Amino acid sequence: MSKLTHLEGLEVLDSRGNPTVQVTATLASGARASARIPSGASTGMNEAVELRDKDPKRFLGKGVRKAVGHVNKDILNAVKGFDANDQARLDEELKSLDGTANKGRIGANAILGVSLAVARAMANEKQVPLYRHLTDADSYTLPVPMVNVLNGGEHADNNVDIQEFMLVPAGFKTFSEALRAVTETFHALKAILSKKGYSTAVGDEGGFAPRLKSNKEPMQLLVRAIEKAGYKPGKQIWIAIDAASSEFYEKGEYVFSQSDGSRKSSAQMRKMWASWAQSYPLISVEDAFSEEDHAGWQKATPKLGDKMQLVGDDLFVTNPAIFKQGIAEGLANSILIKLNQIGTLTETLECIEIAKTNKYTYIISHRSGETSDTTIADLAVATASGQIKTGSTCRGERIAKYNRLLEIEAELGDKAVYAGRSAFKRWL
Ligand code: 2PG
Ligand code: MG
Repeated sequence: MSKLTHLEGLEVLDSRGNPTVQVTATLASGARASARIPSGASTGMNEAVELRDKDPKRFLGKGVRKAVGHVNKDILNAVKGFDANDQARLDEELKSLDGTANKGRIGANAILGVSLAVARAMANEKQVPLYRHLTDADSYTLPVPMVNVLNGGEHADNNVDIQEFMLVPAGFKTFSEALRAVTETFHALKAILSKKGYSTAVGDEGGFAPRLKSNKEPMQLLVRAIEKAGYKPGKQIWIAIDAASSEFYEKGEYVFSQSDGSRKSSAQMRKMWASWAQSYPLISVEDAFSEEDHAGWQKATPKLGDKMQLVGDDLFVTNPAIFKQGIAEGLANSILIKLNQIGTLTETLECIEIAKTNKYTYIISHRSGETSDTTIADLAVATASGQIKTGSTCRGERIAKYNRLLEIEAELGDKAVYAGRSAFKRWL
């Protein structure tokens, strides 16, 4: 048995300059490891609670000293001596120690910090990489990155309502070739924006955040950038969107207030996505409808679902019960997986199993507030997700994940296959 002997929480900073939780776990063998927790800006209503101090004198109320205190006291007392190799039992104990449905008492940030730090420490004890600790497989899949090169919505101060426009390099043989192609496209996009006199300052996830003429202009710009970089749109690189539309859903309508103030019904939104998919190589739309608009999702899934991946993020919040309910209602055909939406590694893996059983694709994802923690890169490989969403090829906290995947690719050599088009086989 690999005994957990110590936990140490620390208040550190994330990529937006907000405090977040770091946890270091130590095992009896002396093995130790840390995890740092990300934080969202466009959060779903039913996400697990990120505990913040609400003390206006520190970090505008965003301090996490309470969560850190819980790690150092209550959690340590409850799980000291636990077997670090029994992740399910540890996570169950963390859940019941909290005792609420949304982890609001101890904080999902404190709980996930412990859950991940222990998994990482256990990998160190076994002297294997994290992805290897999480699976017994002996062949691996490297994910197609969804690279967010143009930011809007809650992640930028511009006039674009749609939150993310991403490049999807599915038409390459290896991860590193695919990453090079989107990185070159990112630079081509910068040149195009500069030439037009647009700003090339970046948003929270490292994508450009210019003021544009319309919500559709990014689609044209991305296609042009792909071509300028020397690649083929719709053959090598596709486009994915995260509309994050719960953020602009008001009283049953989608209100484009950052751009032209226009309003769309659910049916009009559906038509818009269908027409964009006709005009552009659009392969995936996340939160195409609001988390509150189940009727909209229900109608759109059969109509759009054979043309594009329809990803539920705010809709499912990586919550096994909510996800199962959504599947029963016929909503979406894919789920975005974010560890901190649910708060333990075990429940996250449970969601992935549900996705597999029900033939939903699953995408491992970062948050808009990140750190240099690279857990999600290993998780994507361990779970053979085939897709990872971790921002632009710009900003250190995003690059950390890509560099980790490059390391894994190099380490695995022939044992790893790039998912490529097969990740989207239903739609390509
Ligand atoms: C999303 C994420 C990550 P946030 O909506 O998918 O891109 O943003 O972390 O702000 O919820
Ligand atoms: Mg999202």
